[in-house]
Amino acid sequence: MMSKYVSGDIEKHLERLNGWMFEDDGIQKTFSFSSFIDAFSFMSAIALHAEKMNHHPEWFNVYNRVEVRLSTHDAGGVTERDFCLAELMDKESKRFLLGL
Ligand code: H2B
Repeated sequence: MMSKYVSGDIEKHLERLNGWMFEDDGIQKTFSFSSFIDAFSFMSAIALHAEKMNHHPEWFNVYNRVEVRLSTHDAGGVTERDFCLAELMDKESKRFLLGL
């Protein structure tokens, strides 16, 4: 089992990401897209990665907005698995923001 990062590690690893915050033993971000279809396409793309990684986001979607929280249940906090998935989400979201 992966051990959770402590607060110094979390601050350092947050620098790898764009706009994520540490809160309630998880990392959180709200993504905004230009449409519901873009938001949903983003979620579909991430779902395929998440399933492969066996690491799944907690998320909430309204129209063009997707609120995401990542944590590792077994570890009771944030691990490298959360940062990997967060990086993937940042990368994938850019495709939509650039309209690619
Ligand atoms: N997703 C996330 N975000 N955290 C986990 O700890 C986790 C998961 N654990 N997806 C997996 C599935 C676990 O529930 C199964 C039993 O391996």
